Amino acid sequence: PASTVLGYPRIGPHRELKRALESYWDGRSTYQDLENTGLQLREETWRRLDGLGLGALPSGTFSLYDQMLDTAVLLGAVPDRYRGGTSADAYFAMARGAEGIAPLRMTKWFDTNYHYIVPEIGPDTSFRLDATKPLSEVREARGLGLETRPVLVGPVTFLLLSQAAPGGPAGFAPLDRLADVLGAYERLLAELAAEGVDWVQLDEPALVTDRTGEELAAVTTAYEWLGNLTDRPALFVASYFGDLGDALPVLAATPVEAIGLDLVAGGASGLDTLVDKTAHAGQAVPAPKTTPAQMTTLGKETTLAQKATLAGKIVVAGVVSGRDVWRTDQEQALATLRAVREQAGHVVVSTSCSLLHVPYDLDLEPGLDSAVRRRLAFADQKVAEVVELAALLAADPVGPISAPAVAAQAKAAVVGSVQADHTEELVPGRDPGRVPDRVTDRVSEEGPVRSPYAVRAAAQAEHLRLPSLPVTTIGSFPQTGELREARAALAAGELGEAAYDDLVRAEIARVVALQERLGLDVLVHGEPERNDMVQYFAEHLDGFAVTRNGWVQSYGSRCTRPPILHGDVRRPEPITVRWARHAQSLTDKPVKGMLTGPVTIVAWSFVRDDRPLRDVVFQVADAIGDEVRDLEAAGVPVIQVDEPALRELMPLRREDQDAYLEWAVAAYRRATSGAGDRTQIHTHLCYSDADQILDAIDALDADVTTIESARSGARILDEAAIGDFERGLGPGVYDIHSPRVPSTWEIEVALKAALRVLPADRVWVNPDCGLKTRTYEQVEAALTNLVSAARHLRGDQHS
Ligand code: THG
Ligand code: ZN
Repeated sequence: PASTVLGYPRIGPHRELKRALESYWDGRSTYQDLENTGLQLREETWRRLDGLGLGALPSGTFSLYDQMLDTAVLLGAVPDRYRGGTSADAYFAMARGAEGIAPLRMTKWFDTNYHYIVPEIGPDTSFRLDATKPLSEVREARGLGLETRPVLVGPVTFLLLSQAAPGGPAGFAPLDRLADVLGAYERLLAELAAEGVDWVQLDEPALVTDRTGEELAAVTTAYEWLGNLTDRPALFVASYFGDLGDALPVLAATPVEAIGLDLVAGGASGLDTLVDKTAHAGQAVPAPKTTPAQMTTLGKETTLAQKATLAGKIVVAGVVSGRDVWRTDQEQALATLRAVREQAGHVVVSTSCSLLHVPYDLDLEPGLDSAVRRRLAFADQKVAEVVELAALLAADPVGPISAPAVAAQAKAAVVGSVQADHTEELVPGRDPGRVPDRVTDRVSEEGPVRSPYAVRAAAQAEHLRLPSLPVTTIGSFPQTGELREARAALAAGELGEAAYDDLVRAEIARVVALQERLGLDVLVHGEPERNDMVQYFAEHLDGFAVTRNGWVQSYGSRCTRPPILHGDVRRPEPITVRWARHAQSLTDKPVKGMLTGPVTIVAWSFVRDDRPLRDVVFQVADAIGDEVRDLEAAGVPVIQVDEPALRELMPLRREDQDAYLEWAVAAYRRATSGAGDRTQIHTHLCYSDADQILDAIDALDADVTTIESARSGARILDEAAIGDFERGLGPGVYDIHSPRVPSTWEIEVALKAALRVLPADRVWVNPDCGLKTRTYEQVEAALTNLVSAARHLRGDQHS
């Protein structure tokens, strides 16, 4: 088969799995009902892929929650504290927690907006293979007359992404258990072979990030071990989200039959790697088994060496992006495929990664503007592209042109469009209709320079007249069912704009009155007008399209509809100003305006690929900067610009990270530096592993920073680094992810810890994230305690 995909969405085209999961969790339906929904979705997927003409079908790409969690269960690596109930109970307890038991940690899947459950592996973890899931999915597909290739997380990636079980010996790493895990994979491969499975796919995306020599040695161990088994299906090791770099020659030297390369994220450099790295490896491997005929077509020494490592392999060439929603440039993809064909034993056309990260079907979006629509491909359209490219490649004769020349040609095609952008003429001044193509000096890159913090702090103290330990919130208040229904009615045309506005205004008045009654110091309007913050800003900016059904799984049953950033971004008119102004008109306390930062808006959208990412982010920064200026002009004295995804767009390779952080920080400053000295800029970060980017957070130069503490803040609080924080800091003393209400006493303990390293006039008192997911009852109780704690400590400070 000349075509395949690495994976496919699983939440259901109309989020059928989300509904089935949430109904099961709420006790409204049985586990059998959930299983039935799963089976139906899998069967629909196989029929769909087969109907689209795909050569080789994957199975095992379905999951009730997450594929890393599935792998832990497959290997029997279930920590004891989750055992006891049914296997379904244990599975969902690991994912979501249970009575008195916290769930396993959840974290980002590489640089995507998908989040996986982090398995826990200790020195005593017992690995007991339970191959039920992959085997039954193979049988289900056979029931439809279809053969499939089970897709599994590979052993090296599984261990590298796992965490050491708590309480283990110092220096233990999950990778220390490689031999035991390989034993389980050995049995798994034997069971699959006995079932008559021809191929398995082992996903090893961890190999596209920086790896130590020891880790690369683990790759050799793993695939020598599995490759040398006789009782096994053919092995296809898939890499994605970048190029394999040093791992390519290592993997190529093992006896696996097929290797998958991401030729989109790796871009042309994926091809470079193919040429260069396998050439190096050639010198290290035993005598190449190259026939004289092959030698004459290849000629040069380097290609001879490549032949030694890749000639016997099938290369699964990921030329159709599984990460974005753009149609594939067919000519460019074909050029890449021809170049790969020169290197490899055989080429299979594929997606760059699983299609998990894109919506199902463009046909579910009849409302999209036709000019935008023509440029788009969702999962099903991408499958069709893969099939078509495979047919074109098969019909395309192998040319006489040498491999390096083709590679160079393909590379030129890939980088050409980007280079053209860079050489475009510089447009001086601030023109929101144009991308700032080459902003060379830092001043214009970051916008005007704000006064030093000490000057700003004095102006703000004078203007805001806040007590020490001021109390505020992160912005959102609980979303009422009434407002969600009203928004749906507005979208359906059943509710007028004016009637909707009245509802929002009334809700703002209620939220402001509540904050005044509880005694908060900096008030917010509560964001009743927003569904998802990124969706909201995208709906109000030019250059974005939003979808109705373009859901993409974020974790478990949770999804987002990433907006599509397709053109030049402009803010046609003020977005949030009327709501903030309304809130400020209702109180004498300062009101904080709430905006989302440029990096986060871009991180959570599908972004045009015909411009450098940095320039796109700068354009969004200018749109947000316009909003900052208008909020200030409307008399809003405090403005929060959140950047929760600052960490998220970080390149996977260390060598690329500093450059990214530099322009990401510049974009933030560009968005906020138009504010005058007496306007106080706040920022908020979450999901960020903030401790890894403290320098960058500091460089944002916000007057006040609040950081989510539930997952990372506890560590931040302990670190000496916090003492280096030279501006305001709100350490997030209330974990909003739990329904638990913190006591006044424990809030005071947390604040006292901050007061040991920071002066009282720079410590803020706030929950660790927005209150959107909590109830009003919980929020009132928690904020009451927050205010009492602050007041009590203020008394202590003055006495
Ligand atoms: N917005 C966007 N992307 C995000 C987050 C976000 N990515 C990272 C992080 N937050 C992911 N976390 C979540 C948390 C909750 C939900 C989605 C992602 C969620 N979604 C609703 C659901 O699935 O029912 C749908 C929300 C909607 O109507 O848009 O609850 O906050 N963009
Ligand atoms: Zn947060």
